[in-house]
Amino acid sequence: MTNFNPNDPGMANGNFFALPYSVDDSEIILLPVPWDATTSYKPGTHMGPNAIIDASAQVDLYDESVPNAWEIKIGTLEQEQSILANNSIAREHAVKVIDALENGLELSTVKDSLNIVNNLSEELNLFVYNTCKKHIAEGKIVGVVGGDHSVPFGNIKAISEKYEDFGILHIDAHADLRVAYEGFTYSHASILYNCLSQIPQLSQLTQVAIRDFCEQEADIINSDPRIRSFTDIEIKRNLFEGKTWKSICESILTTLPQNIYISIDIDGLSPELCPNTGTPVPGGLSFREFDYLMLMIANSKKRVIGFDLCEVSPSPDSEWDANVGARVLYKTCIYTHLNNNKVQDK
Ligand SMILES: [Mn+2]
Repeated sequence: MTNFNPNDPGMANGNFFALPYSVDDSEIILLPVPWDATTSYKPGTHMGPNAIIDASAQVDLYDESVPNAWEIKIGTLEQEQSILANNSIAREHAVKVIDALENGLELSTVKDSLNIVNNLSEELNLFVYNTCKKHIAEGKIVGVVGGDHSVPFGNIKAISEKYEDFGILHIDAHADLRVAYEGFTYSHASILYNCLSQIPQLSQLTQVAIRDFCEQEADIINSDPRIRSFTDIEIKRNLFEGKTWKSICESILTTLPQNIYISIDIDGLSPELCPNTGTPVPGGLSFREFDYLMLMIANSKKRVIGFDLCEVSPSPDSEWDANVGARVLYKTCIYTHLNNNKVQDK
């Protein structure tokens, strides 16, 4: 610690951003969850946490908006090796299920594989829940780093037990409101459906940059009064017709209650920022639009209570996806700190 100089290049130490802080000393704790069992298109996000850790050593800790950002105590939990082992087993069985569906077979023909995936997913959720709950009880903010978008369920469940009422700001290309997509109860494509149906304290889901969803999901969006989707089309139309991004961010913020959990699927950003993610879709937020929205939340009177970043998928040929992922994660951490400090001051 005494040797740490934020102006030097980061020395890889296994922690996000090569920061020197222990988990015990930290205010924000990052939990890497290398899990992508139910990925439907391109697997690889189970390598996301390590790739982000590697790339994050290059992120400059200085920030124009947050004074002394390097002093913010961000701790890294160790990656649990059993998750990787269970992920390979679950993935193998998930592929059997997906293949059967693609060949027009009924789910009943792959019942055993489906059960294995669903049971291992429940086990994963329980691990994430217990881990997050322990640190939340110590007054810390927990950020989950996936992995596919199924992994934050346990964090959201754990934080819901601390607050009577909270909302989720969900940045994503997809609505993730599928009901047990491909038979997988805890599919990456079902995360927000599961939160809305299993977490009663969740009073508001505000989605941003959504641009790829099915009719069943559109019906849920239109019929559930808890949901407000700022689709990519709506956002861009407003921008093209002269509205400012600031005013759109204000509208987004207005929909959210006092306590906000932020769930970020990297594919909510433009695909040139995440070309290797599982299911890239044209359109989406620029990095700067994302940054501005997050800073506006940080500076608001509302409180950020937890977050996740999912679906960052590294490529063997390029560090780009992980580089962007690391910067998205850093901004989310330091703005959460800025926000919590301001809210506490009031
Ligand atoms: Mn998603």
